[in-house]
Amino acid sequence: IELESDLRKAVKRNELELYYQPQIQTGSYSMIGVEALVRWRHPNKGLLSPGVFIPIAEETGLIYDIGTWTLQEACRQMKEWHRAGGPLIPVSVNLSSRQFHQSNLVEYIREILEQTGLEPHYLELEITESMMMDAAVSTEILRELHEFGVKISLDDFGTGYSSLSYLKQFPIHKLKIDRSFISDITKNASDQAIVATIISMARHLNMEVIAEGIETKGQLDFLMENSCQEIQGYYFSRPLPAEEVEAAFFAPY
Ligand code: G
Ligand code: G
Ligand code: MN
Ligand code: NA
Repeated sequence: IELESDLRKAVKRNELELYYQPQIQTGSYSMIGVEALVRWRHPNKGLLSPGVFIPIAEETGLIYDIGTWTLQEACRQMKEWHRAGGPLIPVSVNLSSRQFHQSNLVEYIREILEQTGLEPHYLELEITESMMMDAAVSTEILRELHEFGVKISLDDFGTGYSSLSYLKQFPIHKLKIDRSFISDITKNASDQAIVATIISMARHLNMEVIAEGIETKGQLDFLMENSCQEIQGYYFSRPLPAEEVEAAFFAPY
């Protein structure tokens, strides 16, 4: 309850921050994108992770304001980096279920892109399988976003309730293999089979695929041997404050 009333003030008081986790191409080790992850710098509890406050934000409806702030800030920051001569890479933003089902979502994303000047193909929206499964709404939303040029990734892929037939009906750009399949991948034959199959399926469906939660060289090796070209995880980088991502972009070499 206390956290809830604090959260009501957090946006106005400028207490939210975005961290960015680099996404890496396995062959070249270059950065091919960043995922924006919101943090809350609470006045006396310190830096809180979204796992703590996003569920509260969803329950109370505060997610609309927080989600708007997050999208605006991610697009603004990415455009600023592009203007400053940084790499022309996209930013991924997580959408929560209520945001995704908000009636004016497409219009409102269009406005944010116009305001910030970020080209639509540099914005990637991460949704989960269960969000996509509410077919009545999502078919139309996903089509419109796709036509507009915004990309859609399926987050936590493999853990939700989806039917594979959805993958051919919807304009999904990328599958993000959930980190629960990665943690034991050097030892667990089932995880190996599942991950190799997802990679191969994505390729045959002309989708991109990225593996999340890579923490070790062994996990990276498995993924490279199985032709997974994009990865994200602590092995390369934790989510970083904007200044540190910027330092990596513009580091002298
Ligand atoms: O950073 P951390 O591992 O604590 O993130 C926990 C969860 O919070 C992840 O599932 C992530 O998708 C979600 N999350 C992070 N940033 C955002 C955001 O801006 N909006 C929404 N809806 N979820 C987010
Ligand atoms: O659900 P989603 O994929 O959006 O969750 C992203 C979260 O996963 C980020 O907030 C990030 O902190 C966390 N994360 C990213 N890389 C790793 C990793 O290598 N290991 C673990 N345990 N968590 C990670
Ligand atoms: Mn995500
Ligand atoms: Na995930």
